[in-house]
Amino acid sequence: RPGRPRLFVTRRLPKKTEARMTDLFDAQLRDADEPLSADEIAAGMADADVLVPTVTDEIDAALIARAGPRLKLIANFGVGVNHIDLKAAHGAGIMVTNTPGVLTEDTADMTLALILATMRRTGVGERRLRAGDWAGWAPTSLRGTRVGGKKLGIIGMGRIGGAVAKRAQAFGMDVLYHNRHRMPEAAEQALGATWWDDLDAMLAEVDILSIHCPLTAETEGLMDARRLALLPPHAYLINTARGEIVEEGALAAALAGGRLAGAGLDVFADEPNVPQALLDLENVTLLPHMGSATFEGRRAMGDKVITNIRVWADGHRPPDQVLEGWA
Ligand code: 8YV
Repeated sequence: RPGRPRLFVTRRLPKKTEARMTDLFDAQLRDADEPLSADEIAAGMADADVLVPTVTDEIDAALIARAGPRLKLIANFGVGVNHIDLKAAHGAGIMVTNTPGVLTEDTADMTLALILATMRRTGVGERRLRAGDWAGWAPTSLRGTRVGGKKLGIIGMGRIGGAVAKRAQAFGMDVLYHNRHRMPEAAEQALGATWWDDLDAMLAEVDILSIHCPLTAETEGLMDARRLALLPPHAYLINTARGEIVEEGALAAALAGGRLAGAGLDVFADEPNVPQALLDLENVTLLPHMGSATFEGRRAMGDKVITNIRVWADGHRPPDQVLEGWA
């Protein structure tokens, strides 16, 4: 392992992160910030020890096969690693790390923002006001749905799911959750959360469904047309995880057909392309993948990337090594 590793960083990162990277490593940073092509990433990786990618880079097996002989670490800027072929990386002797923990609270905040915005129709109200279409207060206008007392179903009760449950509890919601593993009883009690082994059965019970599992081969298309149809027509779907977990076409059709009340989405299957069928709907809140976008969070993500590289370069196991089957 090199004392002063050579880094190839695919995107512009917060100024402080870039300054620290320049200080500590032989860091090759970007001048511009548009995503790179596979060829450009391959060229950057040719003489690098460490690749620092983000969610906008598709680090698939074909690209990993083009890595230079020095490349031994992919230190991802972000917690989700669905865009990295872990098996191919490990097969090539390349370790992968991510940035868990530091974006939990911000992503949970954004989840609540989406729940509140969608159910209380803040987007509709603001669009009307800005369009000069507000004639004044009226007793019956812009009514939404109360969040207190509603049942929130959470798919994926990890760090972010738990942080959402805590907030939901403060808003007076009941929390149901589906996870491969049940939490210890004390943790369930602290969050007031009820475990549902059977996802399909849980879906029929919820008023709001929020997705917090990683995108894996098992969760891709998890919320397909069949499962969406199990949700009650008055239910809302919230997604701050990954777009591919929900079948977007089926979701848009359910919303347009009145078979779902609304949706709040921060992620999409083919970012930055948002299906027109969703853009056409009033009962949907659409955000451009900004769940972890706080100054504090992004700086902490940068610090975590740096810590992982430093510990690895010192010959130790980095704190956030990602193994296959991690999710
Ligand atoms: C980031 C995220 O914006 O960490 C993740 O998995 O989705 C977001 O926090 C982005 O993915 C960083 O690569």
